Amino acid sequence: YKNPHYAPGRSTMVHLFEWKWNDIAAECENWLGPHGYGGIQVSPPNENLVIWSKRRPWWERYQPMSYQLTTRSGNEQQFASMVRRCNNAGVRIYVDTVINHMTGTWSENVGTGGNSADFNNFHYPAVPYGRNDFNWPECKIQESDYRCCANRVRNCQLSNLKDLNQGTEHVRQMIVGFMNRFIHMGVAGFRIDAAKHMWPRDLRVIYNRLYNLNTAHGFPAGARPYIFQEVIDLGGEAVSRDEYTPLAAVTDFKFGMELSRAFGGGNQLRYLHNWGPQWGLLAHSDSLVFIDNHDNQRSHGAGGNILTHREPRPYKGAIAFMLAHPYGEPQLMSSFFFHNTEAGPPMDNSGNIISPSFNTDNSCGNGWVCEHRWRQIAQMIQFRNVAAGTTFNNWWDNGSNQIAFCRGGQGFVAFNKDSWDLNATLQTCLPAGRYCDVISGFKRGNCCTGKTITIGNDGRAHISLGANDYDMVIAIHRGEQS
Ligand code: LAG
Ligand code: CA
Repeated sequence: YKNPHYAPGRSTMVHLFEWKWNDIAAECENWLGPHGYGGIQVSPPNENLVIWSKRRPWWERYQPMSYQLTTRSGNEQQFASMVRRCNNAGVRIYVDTVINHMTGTWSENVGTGGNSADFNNFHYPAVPYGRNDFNWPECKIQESDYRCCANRVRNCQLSNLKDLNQGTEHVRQMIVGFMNRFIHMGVAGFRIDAAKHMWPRDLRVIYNRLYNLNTAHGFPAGARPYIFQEVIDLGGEAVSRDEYTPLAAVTDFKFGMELSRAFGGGNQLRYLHNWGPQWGLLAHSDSLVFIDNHDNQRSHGAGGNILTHREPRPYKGAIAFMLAHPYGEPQLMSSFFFHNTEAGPPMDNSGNIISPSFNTDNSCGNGWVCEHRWRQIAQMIQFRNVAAGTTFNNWWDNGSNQIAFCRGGQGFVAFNKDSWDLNATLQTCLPAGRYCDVISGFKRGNCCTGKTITIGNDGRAHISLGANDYDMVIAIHRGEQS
């Protein structure tokens, strides 16, 4: 469950938060496939409660009404067609799976598929679920439970959402059936929402009943789905990430917190020389890593002091470090603009999501940020793919915030967060030649639109990275020589 099964030569997953299935299919063909992306996390595809009383917030999708595949992102047939088109473009799909709970607290009670439920009687006819499928007696998770009481974290309600009992055979069958439909359609894996709130022994039973990935969609025979479990563990809680790593991969929230402190805060970059488990991060093969996610970019979930697209210079620095460094399985966030942390995606007056538009510089319009299209981010995907499987070597730092490292004869990066220019001749691990910096520009014919870096026969190069340069990074690799 720890292998994402990306197509050969690819890496990195992007969360296309609240995108519509038809738009994702086109994005696979037009952008993600050609730029070497490995996969996409999609928003929850199953029917959710429609919450007009809060102007259709993004979080209504975390309130399941049924497992029918009708949402603002599209219907089942559109979902299946997206999976097929993305797999054909070499890009895998991972489903955000909300199986800890069902909706159940609002006066509104109609879902995106037109189904309804009787919350007071725990009756969800479109699944179907009834009273015996939930944890009993009803209790609500209190802030203090996280430090004392693992059983309350697992058996009480998260945000007042009706808490399913994954220990019962009927609930297991409904969840397994729901997830296996996706595998049959050709998805490569799942994000398990709120995994901390479910018992590892129940999750193990569910995972073990999942089909192998569908060979008709290009997966090898016997391949298991990639599963990354959302467990927020910054230390000191009754539930620990170590209870989940024996099952499958786990989201590492320390990763983005520490890189945000380094690139956006006061922690010096030189300390990153031993980045990885020595920083308290998970073992490499257990770890799904990211700078921000849909929750903490708007102070939900773990929240607090995380770099996002709103601070583009340090954010691009942190992402370049994440993608250049071999540690962890990286995920990017692709956002919509918001002023209010509850606001949903760009929509019309009927609540329909408005598709992104695309500008001539490849950026998005209509309210979509599309971090995955930013040159400095998209071109680092190719860096990571070219450097795959190589070692981490030639670390250099100036004793404060200027650092550089190399990737086994394939790529080299340097960063400058100091308030003075970086001007140094550094040892790289690359063969002699002229390389195009993939951060400041791109290669057009035999020319670089950005900086060119020349490596001599001794592998050394003069690196200059001004304190006031537009970006704090330069990155070169074997795939972009001039
Ligand atoms: C998650 N991970 O464990 C998601 O990443 C996170 O986005 C989900 O919360 C949460 N678990 C439940 O799936 C989001 C919002 C909450 C929202 C919840 C349900 O962060 O704010 O709760 O989705 O929509 C909202 C209200 C609550 C209310 C609740 C139930 O904020 O005040 O009690 O709805 O009606
Ligand atoms: Ca639970």
